[in-house]
Amino acid sequence: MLPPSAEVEESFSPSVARRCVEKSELADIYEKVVAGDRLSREDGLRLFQSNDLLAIGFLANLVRERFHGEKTYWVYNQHINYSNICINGCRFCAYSRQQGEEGGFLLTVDQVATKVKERLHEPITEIHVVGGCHPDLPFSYYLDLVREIKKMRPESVIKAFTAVEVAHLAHNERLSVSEVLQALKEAGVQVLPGGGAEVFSNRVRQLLCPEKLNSDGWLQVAKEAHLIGMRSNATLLYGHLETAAERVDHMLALREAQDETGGFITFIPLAFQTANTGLSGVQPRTGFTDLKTIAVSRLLLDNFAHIKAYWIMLGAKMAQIALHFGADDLDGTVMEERIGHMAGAQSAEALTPDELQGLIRAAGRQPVERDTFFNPVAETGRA
Ligand code: V47
Ligand code: SF4
Repeated sequence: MLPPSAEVEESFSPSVARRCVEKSELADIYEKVVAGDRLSREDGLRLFQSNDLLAIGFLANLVRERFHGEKTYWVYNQHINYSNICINGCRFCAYSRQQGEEGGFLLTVDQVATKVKERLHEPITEIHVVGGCHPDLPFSYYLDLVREIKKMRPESVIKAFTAVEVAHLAHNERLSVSEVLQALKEAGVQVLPGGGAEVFSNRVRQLLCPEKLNSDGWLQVAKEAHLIGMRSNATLLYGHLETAAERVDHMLALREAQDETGGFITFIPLAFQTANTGLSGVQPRTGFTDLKTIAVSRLLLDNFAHIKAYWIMLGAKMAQIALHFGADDLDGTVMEERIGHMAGAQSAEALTPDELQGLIRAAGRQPVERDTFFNPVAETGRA
């Protein structure tokens, strides 16, 4: 027999969830979360080891709601991939090609300008630009690209070039990282996207991307960007060969860097897509891994204001659920996405503002359109 509806409601209410967590194996972590104490490496490991997913979600949601209440952010953005030609050949990447290989592309500055021009009628507030580590594209190309976008979209924020691309440019041009950053800033880049961090573990990097900028180098570029007033995001690529301990250590390295500079805007756990990569045989991620990774990042990264559930990699439905497991942001409309989709992402390539807001409302949250810095965008009539 079904229980009476009042009992059903009681069995799902937050107060019942709290009582369950208080009695669970995570009770001491609950005490710390309530007190606002910083969680330790050991706490992070225990959270990943636990399969009490609802307790983990409850804890992460406490922090998420302490930061943001019901507010859930989205951005009207446009992604532009200027090239997929890359010298690094990371094993997890289905997007890149060696120079001369079939499927490689490089857009001219004019072709990028056309992509921006085609959508000038839309109220886009962020242009996200990334490519690969091209062997010989001159620095002037990057600067012209940014200046051209800025000319056409002076009011939008340009979030462009990962720490890996920046270090690669510095190396190719025999410039210092800070000279490259300063020139990009003067051309119009305000924020570096969070890509290229992958997993900071040397073991994993050796297996998956030995050619790529190492973890110290990645952190150093981010910190130097912060030092000159740029902001940046940070990612973790999870769901391949990394261990839970390596995920925790990655998050703690970011927490330490954020303590130093305060320049990171948001943390983005990127769910690994396996197709067409050198890792097609790895066990596919589970829903538990997705939700635990979001939740543990919310709990460990107490100095990051935002945790992004990037719907392109997670799928819109999992991203929506993540809004109750620590995430407060869905990223944006995107429109054209290659990195995840060339690796088999099943999500759409675009969501309209109405669709994004519908997902947020259906999760019982309050949609807020934001810019790259999470300033609310003035009421546009879309909300
Ligand atoms: O650095 C590569 C990752 C990143 C795969 O800053 C893969 O707001 C999943 O960083 N499966 C680029 N991920 C994307 C990125 C990003 C995306 C959206 C927003 C922001 C932001 C940053 O994509 C790469 C790499 O870590 N990646 N291959 C793959 N098969
Ligand atoms: Fe190149 Fe980035 Fe792909 Fe690695 S992940 S191969 S650096 S485009």
